[in-house]
Amino acid sequence: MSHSTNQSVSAPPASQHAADTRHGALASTQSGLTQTDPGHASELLFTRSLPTVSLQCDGLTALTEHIQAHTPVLVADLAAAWPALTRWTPERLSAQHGDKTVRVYDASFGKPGSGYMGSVDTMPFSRYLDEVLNHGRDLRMFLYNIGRQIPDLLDDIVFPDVGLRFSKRFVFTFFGCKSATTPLHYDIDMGHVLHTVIRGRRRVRLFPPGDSSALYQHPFTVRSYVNLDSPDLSQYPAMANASGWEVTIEAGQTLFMPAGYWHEFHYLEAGVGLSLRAPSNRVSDKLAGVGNVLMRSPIDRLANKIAPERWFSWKEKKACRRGEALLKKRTA
Ligand SMILES: O=C(O)CCC(=O)C(=O)O
Repeated sequence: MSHSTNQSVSAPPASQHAADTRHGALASTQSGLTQTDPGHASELLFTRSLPTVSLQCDGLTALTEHIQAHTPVLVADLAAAWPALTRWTPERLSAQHGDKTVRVYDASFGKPGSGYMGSVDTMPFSRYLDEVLNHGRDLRMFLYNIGRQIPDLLDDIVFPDVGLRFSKRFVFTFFGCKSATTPLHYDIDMGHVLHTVIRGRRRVRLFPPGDSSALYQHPFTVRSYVNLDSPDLSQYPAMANASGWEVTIEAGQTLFMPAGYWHEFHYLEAGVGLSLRAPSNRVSDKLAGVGNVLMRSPIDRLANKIAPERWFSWKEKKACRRGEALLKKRTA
């Protein structure tokens, strides 16, 4: 199998054509935005096709080329030999580690106010697994660091030799019920991520870092609040300039997300994913990561504490101004 599914490694002329067509279609909606079918507008945002590689069939170079070029790719079998794929059942995790106390989050995570970026509760891991994975309660566990919390679980994964320095201290897992969504963001540390789905299927939407203005990034954050399911092009017309990928990841598959790539994860089934992270080799990414962690995020949290609603609407206004500036530049 060479570069399987509907994808190809080099920038495909077909996708360029699709992008041109889409831009035409979206641009033409800008005079009659309210008549645009939001579902259709959503489809038009995702015109790029994501390459898939198989280590077994294509060799390691197929993946390392993408890592060096900072381009996303789906890897069919990077985790094929990971014991986690068979061992991490809710029953087994619960029996072996169920007494751990875990922090849980809900959809209020990004809302301004006292709960901003905070957990809503703590509970035993066994209760979480039962309520969420077995009974569909919408509570999330994300950025759960098994390197720190349950280091035994590291024995169930393999750090691949792909020319990246993976952190063993920051190995994050993500748990959620069917229909849970991790909203659109990029990772604050600006590291490269290899995200493997251990259980359940995910729909992932990805955008390149260059689409930040078109996605109306809130300043001082790594978040965008635009609705990708039904884009409101009358409020956010610059979204017509965003061009992303939409892909379904099956259990056992791994997505390479280069530093600064925007991503939204939607859980098509209840499940667990795991992210290995490594620093980018670009100085600009490292500096941006340090700036995010040490400067922008603390300012954002402080301002949210002082005046949550006013701060949020200031960020929203600023994001809209950047969107307008992008449109002016594109139409000049
Ligand atoms: O699986 C998720 O819910 C989100 C994953 C993610 O954001 C990441 O791996 O950086």
